[in-house]
Amino acid sequence: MAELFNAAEYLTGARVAAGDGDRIAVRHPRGLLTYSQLTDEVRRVAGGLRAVGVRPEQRVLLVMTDDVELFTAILAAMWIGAVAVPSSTMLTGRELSVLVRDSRATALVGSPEFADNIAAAVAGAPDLTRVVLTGENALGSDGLVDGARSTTWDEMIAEGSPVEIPYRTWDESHALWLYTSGTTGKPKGAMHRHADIRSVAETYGTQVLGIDRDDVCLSVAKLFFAYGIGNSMFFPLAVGASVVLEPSRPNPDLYSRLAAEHSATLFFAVPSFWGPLLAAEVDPARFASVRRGASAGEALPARMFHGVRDRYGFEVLDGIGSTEALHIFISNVPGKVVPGSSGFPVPGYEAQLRRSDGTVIDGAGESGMLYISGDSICTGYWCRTDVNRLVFHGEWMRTGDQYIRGEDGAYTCLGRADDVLKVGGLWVSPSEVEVRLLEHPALAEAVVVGVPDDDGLDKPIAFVVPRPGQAPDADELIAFCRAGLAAFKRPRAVVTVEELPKTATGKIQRFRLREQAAL
Ligand code: 3SK
Repeated sequence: MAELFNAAEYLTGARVAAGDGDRIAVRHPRGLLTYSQLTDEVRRVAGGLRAVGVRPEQRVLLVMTDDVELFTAILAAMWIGAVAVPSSTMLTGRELSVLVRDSRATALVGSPEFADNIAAAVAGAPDLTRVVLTGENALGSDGLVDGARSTTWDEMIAEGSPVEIPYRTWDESHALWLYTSGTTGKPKGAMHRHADIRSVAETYGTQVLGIDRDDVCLSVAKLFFAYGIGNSMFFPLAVGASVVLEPSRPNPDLYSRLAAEHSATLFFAVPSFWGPLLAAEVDPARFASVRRGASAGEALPARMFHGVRDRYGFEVLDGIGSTEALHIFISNVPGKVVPGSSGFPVPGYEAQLRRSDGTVIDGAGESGMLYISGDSICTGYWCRTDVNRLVFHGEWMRTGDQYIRGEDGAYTCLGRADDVLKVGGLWVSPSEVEVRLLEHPALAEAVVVGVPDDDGLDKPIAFVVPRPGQAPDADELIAFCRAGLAAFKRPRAVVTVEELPKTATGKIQRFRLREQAAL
């Protein structure tokens, strides 16, 4: 039986009612917001959204940098019972137009730096009635952009009056849609309920991270990414802690300075940040306040876990999550990290490994497809019955990741099921070869993909990014792999590149490397 519950109220007004009104909730580039100020701001933005015609259950697409406006717009949409749809800021106008049409958003709120893409994306979108920009109105001078009225953020807020009481959503009502396309394919909107937000805060947030009200969170992953919105909104606000918001793109220098400036205690990143951070040899003093790190997106090589612990003095808890599950469902735990593994099922989730015939693997040491169950799994993809039938099976979700469980119960990622290669009739896990390559002192990053040879048979090819000042020799790297792995797993060629193609969320676009290698 559904119960009344509004996640925006749970994260803001309920904190004020619990006595946290004067505590700092948000640290942003222009100052600070207490929980009372944040709640008032959410009420004002909620009034603006209502005034521009947003109604319960309608979608509000948000194309914005991480700042107070995005933060409050997400919460305000949920406050009035609408559905927040934060979008990647790295999409082209054409890619964005797919989201505008697929979500049937009635309003789009954007940061001015994306005005050109937004103008291209909203052309001919029949359901969109308002476009709101947070700066100057850089869109249609007549106040119209392809039929939708365009407004500035300030005008939108001035049009409405604060909505004091949140809409009577159920825990089952949709609160948040997050689009995912994985590393390739048509974007799919994973639909999350208000209950899912409380669920991830009360499982991974409190029981694994151990977040408490004195924590200051800093996340390299942005709010439009499931990993980022948990780190920067759900976990801190659920306990009265604070978050640092930064609109710029992350780099080790900027984020280590932010960590020092705000005395961050929880630092969230992805392997493609930890690697360059270690290579840049950033001053450890900048991380003096950090008590714990978290990593997701891709498996964290053991070398990086040890590097961060030895240089900066904190443990990085690697885990695996998904947009569909809203956050991390298998994670290492403090004091019991198994480096190189994703750890153990988070309380509240169950994991199963299944063989290709669907039978469940009970023992350790046999690899299989990872399935998970847990309360935060989305209700499905919006209007994608075909994929829903493949991915969601009763309470279980097929993750698409190939995993193995050790005797100690820790789960280790072998790569995406689709990435595993058959070379000369034998299975080769690209991540196993990548882990070996990363043990080489000259390398900062390494990715292995299967590329068909003249006979159409897959051969492993490595793409490597050297550490600054290093120029590794391809033959030496292949010999290095031979020395540490079964010979059939060695890359047959090594390509040195300056950087690897990545998605907005830092995942390697393996398909691009396969295309590049095939040329
Ligand atoms: O990629 C992951 O591991 C992840 C973690 C948390 C939330 C979302 C994702 C995709």
